[in-house]
Amino acid sequence: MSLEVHTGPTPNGWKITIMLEELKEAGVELPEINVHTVDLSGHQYTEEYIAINPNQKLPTLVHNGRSIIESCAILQYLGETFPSHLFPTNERRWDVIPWLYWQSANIGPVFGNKLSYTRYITDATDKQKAHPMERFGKEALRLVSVIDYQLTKHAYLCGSQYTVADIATWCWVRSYKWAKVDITTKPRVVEWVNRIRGRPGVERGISFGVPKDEIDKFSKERRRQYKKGGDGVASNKSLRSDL
Ligand SMILES: N[C@@H](CCC(=O)N[C@@H](CS)C(=O)NCC(=O)O)C(=O)O
Repeated sequence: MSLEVHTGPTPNGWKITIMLEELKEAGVELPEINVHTVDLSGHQYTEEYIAINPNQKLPTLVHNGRSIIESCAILQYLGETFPSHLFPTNERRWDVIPWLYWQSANIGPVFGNKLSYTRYITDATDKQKAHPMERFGKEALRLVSVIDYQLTKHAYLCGSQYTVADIATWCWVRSYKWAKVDITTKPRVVEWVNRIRGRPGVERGISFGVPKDEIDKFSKERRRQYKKGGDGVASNKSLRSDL
């Protein structure tokens, strides 16, 4: 059965396009892949999308009649369904799974909030933003120091192998400049970011939805579009609690 991937050019979305490219790099034979772009200006709220993802966020994977939500659960699903070094299936999976949860419970929400307050939210004053900015900014730096600690022990986040935990975490940390989280005091983390960026599967995965010359540095026009789109998503006005 084909893999139906509902995603978009965002950190959580790129996790999946990177994973699929890394599986190909690992020599895994994949079924047909159909990628459907979720337009975050409203498609996430349509009945059609809510039927596969009641949480109204991207990404979603539909495979063998099952719909899987949450980017890290999708990474685990792909890792278990198509075995490779990216997700150990023996006891060693317990080195990886906690870090996948760690990303989704910490890095994603904290970097996401820091980014929103730094770049997107326009329906709050600077005074209102000051406390969350400080809180998420400090917490983001604390999380970066956790990554640094891990990298003192081994080359990747949870061991000597590059895994889904690196993919998930990297997708947020790579945009540290855009989120204004200064990781440069941690050279090991900067080196890890650059090393993973150099992987061919990562290059192809993050190319999804982005012009070739804007993969690492958005043009002014793209920044403007992201800011506008991000404001719509981050605004309290867009929250729905009427399912
Ligand atoms: N915990 C979720 C978070 C998903 C998420 O927040 N996705 C963002 C894009 S990176 C989204 O769809 N935002 C749209 C919205 O909030 O309306 C996951 O890891 O899949």
